[in-house]
Amino acid sequence: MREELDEIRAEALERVAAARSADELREIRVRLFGKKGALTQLMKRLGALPPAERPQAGTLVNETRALLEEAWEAKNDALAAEALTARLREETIDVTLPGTALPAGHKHPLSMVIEDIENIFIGMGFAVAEGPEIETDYYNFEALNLPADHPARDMQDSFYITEEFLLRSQTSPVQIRTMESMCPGLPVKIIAPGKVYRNDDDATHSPMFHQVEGLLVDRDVRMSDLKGVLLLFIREMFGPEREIRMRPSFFPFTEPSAEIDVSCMFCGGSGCRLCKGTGWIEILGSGMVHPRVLEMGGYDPGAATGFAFGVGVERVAMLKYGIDDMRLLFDNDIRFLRQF
Ligand code: 2U9
Repeated sequence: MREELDEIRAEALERVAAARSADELREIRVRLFGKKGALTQLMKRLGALPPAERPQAGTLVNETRALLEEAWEAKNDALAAEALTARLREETIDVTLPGTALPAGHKHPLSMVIEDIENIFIGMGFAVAEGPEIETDYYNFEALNLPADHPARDMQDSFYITEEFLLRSQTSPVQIRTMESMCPGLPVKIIAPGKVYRNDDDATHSPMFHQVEGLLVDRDVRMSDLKGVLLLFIREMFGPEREIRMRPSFFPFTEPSAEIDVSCMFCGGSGCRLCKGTGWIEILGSGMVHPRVLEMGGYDPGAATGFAFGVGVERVAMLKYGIDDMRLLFDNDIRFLRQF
């Protein structure tokens, strides 16, 4: 039995050492330790030995079994490590390869115009203020001196959410809120850009559009200050050769009020289809802040005066880029947007 054991061991060690794959190794295991394996068969025959020889033979078989198990495990680990190294080598990612390039987009023309307007007024010392798009009836109308029977307050013209709340129809509530939080501090010198909502929908009106409104409250603010600031704005926006003119108008929140026209940027003022032959294009509303509105913002109309103005961003974008239908700005058609 001893020679037999030596032979099994020698052959097994040789085959384990020569094994090149996990499959090969598994087969060796079955042939040694499996039900019909060489060692298993040998162990079965231990019982047939004379009792005196059994213990020694048993120890010998067990030692051989342990030795072969160990050799097998060592080889199994070595093959696994080899396989892992090979796999890591094969699956290496070259991080120096260039990635898939995504086409770079750019800002929406409305965002570009809003930023242009902001930068022009920041250059004149104005701060940018923002506020909620859902407003109370008080901030949107009452504090701006819009009487209860004003058409803008009609359910048909503004988007009410409840009796008290509505989508703001102008950004003016931002100015009221700013005056409230700053008073009696001077100057209040802000622009309020943002979305506003009105029940209008055609080629030149959208139910959601953008405004920039401005407010300057200080001691001795005059209409000439308003005119100077807006002339500078118009020339920065539409070119240094632009002129403006003021026409009397009416807004509940300003007194006196004036519409501002700009000399036509398409014909230079000689008259064309765009300015309907007049040479002028209406661009801004403006005026001196109504004393009641100053009071509502917490200021004494005897101590401070102010001017205010409002401009539609879509209208500025259409004039600046020659767009003839406002809805193009909201369609998100890439062929349109690519042109800016
Ligand atoms: C306060 C006081 C006064 C803001 C003003 C206008 C004139 C105006 C329109 C321009 C085109 C709205 O987008 S549009 O349709 N705006 O004509 N807005 S004065 O006056 C204010 C605002 C806030 C506290």
